[in-house]
Amino acid sequence: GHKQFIPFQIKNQLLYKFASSITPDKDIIKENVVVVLGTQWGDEGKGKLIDQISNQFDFVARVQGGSNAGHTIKSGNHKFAMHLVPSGILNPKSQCVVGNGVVVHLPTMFDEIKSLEAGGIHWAKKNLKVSDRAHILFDFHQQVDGMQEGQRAEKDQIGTTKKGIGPCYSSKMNRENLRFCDLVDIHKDPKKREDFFAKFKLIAGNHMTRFPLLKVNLQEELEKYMNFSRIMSENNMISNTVHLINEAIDTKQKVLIECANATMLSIDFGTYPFVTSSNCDIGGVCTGLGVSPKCFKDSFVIGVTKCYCTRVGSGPFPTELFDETGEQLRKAGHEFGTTTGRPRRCGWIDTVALNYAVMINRIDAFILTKLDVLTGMKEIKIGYKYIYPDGSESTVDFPADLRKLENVKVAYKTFKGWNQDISKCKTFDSLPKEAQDLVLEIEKLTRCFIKYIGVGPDRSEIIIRE
Ligand code: 2SA
Ligand code: GDP
Ligand code: MG
Repeated sequence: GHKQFIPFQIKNQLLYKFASSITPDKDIIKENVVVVLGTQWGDEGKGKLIDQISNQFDFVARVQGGSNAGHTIKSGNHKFAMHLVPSGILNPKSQCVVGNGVVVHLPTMFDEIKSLEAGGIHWAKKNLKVSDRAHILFDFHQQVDGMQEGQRAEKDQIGTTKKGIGPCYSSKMNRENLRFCDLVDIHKDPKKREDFFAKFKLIAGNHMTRFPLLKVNLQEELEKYMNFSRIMSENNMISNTVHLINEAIDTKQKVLIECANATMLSIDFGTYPFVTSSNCDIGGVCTGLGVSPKCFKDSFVIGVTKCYCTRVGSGPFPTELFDETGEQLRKAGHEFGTTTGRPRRCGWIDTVALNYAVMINRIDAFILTKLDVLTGMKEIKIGYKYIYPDGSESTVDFPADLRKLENVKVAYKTFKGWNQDISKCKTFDSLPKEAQDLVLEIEKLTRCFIKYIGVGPDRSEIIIRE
């Protein structure tokens, strides 16, 4: 049969045992480095948590991905959709860092800054530092993303966000791309401008050869980037973030790391090839920021999970619902892409996939989001076991081979729902008994403490447990 691994000892084993007697406490994060990452297929609610806790941190950093991320923050009547700027930007006291592992589409970043400024965040430029080692994602990368998808057979289409993520990381790995250090001063240094232009011409040319329908207006692009160079230099936005973050860690300043996308979309650990092109797992933190795993001695890894599950784009999703229940989740949870507006596929929470994410990232605690979305459902299910055609089963191991996943049968535990509005609940004990039972069962199945529970989209709608 299938060998089950014994779950490792986690930091919160003890906390878990006392879970029912905890009291809420706002200032709970004592560790210097805190990582927030998605444990499903994205859109778990990372943005909201980061915004909520960022006032406890000196630095908030993005480490991978690009404008494919869509992190929504609701603050009173204002809604911000963050794509490239770290979600900590709403807090005037945190320095926001876009690490070397991020691929940055500057027109998008500046649009975002503009809308932040319009929303009253006048410190957006001043508080933002982009790594001089981060890669520039050009418009042609985005166009090529769409063309590549178009060339794939229907069954092979990934359903990318068409934000150029794959093509830009390909250029990076192909060692042909331009970085922010190449952009510095091209508006005033003719030699640097010439280098930048020559290289741009070469990469754009390579892409136009491969994709004959692609047209790049070289002169227009160069002028655009000269302007970006000027604005970024005037606001001191390009910097040596490797040094900045390491110094912050050495001087015991607090650093919050905002991973984008999610573990199940990770290039290495996700449902390859239906994944994004970066490591949206704990590994991406080291390479995307230039910090050693030794820096994580005083760290805390928060895994974000919805109390159900969604996925945008193609690829396996074992607990997906194709019936009215899935439709009900999509409606109640407003499950439509932040970046592209695409309807998200919906299904039950899957603790097999979660256990795999807990193992890879060594998650210390979960935030379980969107519990309010389940209000009014008659029955709620947790997918907790995969059963394969040969009779073998697993509650913790997620297979690499997608053919294996296609034929998997999921075993569920079924729970009774509740009808009371829970959005104003501030403590675990004030939740309906049925909701408490569901949370405790997810804790039991993942052996991971659920420290936060989201009960609504607003900043204030959260239960914090200690
Ligand atoms: P890409 O564009 O190359 O990274 O796409 C590859 C796969 O990764 C998925 N992906 C996402 N899944 C959920 N949410 C994402 N961000 C946006 C959001 C999505 C949107 O927050 O709502 O607005 O549609 C995201 N980004 C990438 C993607 O669906 C592909 O399956
Ligand atoms: P991210 O990509 O992980 O940051 O998540 P998204 O922002 O793409 O999607 C999460 C959506 O759920 C956003 O619209 C949030 O405002 C919303 N959200 C977050 N937490 C909760 C919650 O506890 N309840 C409800 N109803 N909505 C939530
Ligand atoms: Mg999102």
